[in-house]
Amino acid sequence: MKEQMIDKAIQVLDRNFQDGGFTIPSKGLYPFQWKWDSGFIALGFAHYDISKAKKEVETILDAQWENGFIPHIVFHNDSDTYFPGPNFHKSNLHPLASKKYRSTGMTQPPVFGFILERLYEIAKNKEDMMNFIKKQIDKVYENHVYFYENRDLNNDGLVYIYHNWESGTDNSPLWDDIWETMNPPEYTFERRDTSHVDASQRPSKREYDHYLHIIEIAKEHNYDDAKIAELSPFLVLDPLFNSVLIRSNESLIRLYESIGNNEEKVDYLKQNQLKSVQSLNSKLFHKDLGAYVHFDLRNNRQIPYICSSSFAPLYSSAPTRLIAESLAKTMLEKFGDAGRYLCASFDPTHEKFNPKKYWRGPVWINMNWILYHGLKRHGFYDLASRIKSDSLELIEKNGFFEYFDSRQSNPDADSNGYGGNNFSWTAALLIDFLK
Ligand code: 9WN
Repeated sequence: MKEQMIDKAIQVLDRNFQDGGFTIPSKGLYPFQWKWDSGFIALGFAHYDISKAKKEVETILDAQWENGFIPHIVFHNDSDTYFPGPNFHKSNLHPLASKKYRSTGMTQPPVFGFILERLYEIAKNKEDMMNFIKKQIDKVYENHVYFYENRDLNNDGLVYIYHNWESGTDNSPLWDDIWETMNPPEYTFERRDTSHVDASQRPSKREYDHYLHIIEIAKEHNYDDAKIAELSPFLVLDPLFNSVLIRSNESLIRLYESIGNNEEKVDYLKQNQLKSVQSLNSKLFHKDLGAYVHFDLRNNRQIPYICSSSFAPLYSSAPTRLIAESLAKTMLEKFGDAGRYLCASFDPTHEKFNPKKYWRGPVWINMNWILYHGLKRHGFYDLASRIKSDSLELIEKNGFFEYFDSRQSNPDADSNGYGGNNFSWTAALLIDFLK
């Protein structure tokens, strides 16, 4: 069974790999290269085709802007199956944008520090992989510098996101209260996602109006960071984004130390790391909820909901023993009912939970991968092994879907698999789980 699943996953990845040296997340639905997808995808390739793994990372990092920014989508090719495309985003408005590639003017979680380190662990030829890392690592470092120098508004080591698409958890109920503070125009546009996927499993038209409006504001100011920080109606500290940054810092520090002669960079990362960890715990850990929460900087208030991102700091060194125990307890009590697969993307005990709708409840395999490694790191072996076996069972029973219903007996559908099929990171991370 294991070998069969790996073979199928390899087929998914190989079919999604494109001539330009990058992999689409899912045919039709997502026809370009996405930043954090690309990192997870590289891990899958690394187990059977190291040159594709390297190519994937090299290609996304090649789209870096002169200020260190790495965009969330790189439009290598034209495609009319996705909206909004390059003509909407217009990354060239920013004076330091890549001259080589069209892209968006927003980013996604900074996964590449830990991706480089994991590639090194997987690679059989360590010397060859270290040479590759030496060529790429400064780009990842510059990306972290970009975050700390441009997005750390309070100089406390926590960086903001200015769009829900930057979080990776697009239509989470987390953002509902922010949408209440906005009143965007009713844009006229043609959605493409709902021609690939059942509209009831995707964000609503009104949600899209908000998404587009934030981008229009950023575009009016040529994607200038300072202006965005001043004017964007969406400005959030996200525990997932920040703990991924912290975890990637850790990897960069270890890699630079083993490369040698990079003391300044190591010092810079260590200083910021310390601040990030302290602030993550003091500002984003919510004691009563027993979980990390998001903070709405624009409206100066906590967003007191628990979602899968609330547990992501486990993947980093940030949680103290007490915090880690509290996270594991909350996960088990609220998300871990018998009869439910781990880990729903939103609190299943909350009235806003929706088991079928995108980031409002379904299980996502990339989040499960992060949580699996996080739980293991902090010594919660049973919970870690449950999250891994739940992930594998969901894929084996339903296929390589984008997201899955967490209810083991699902009264509403024959399959627990929703969204795009033959989804790249689902395939890639299954391989990484099984190898
Ligand atoms: C917008 C590609 C991406 C993922 C995100 C996921 C979804 C895009 C969309 O697909 O977002 O970036 O159009 O819905 O939410 O995490 O990277 O797989």
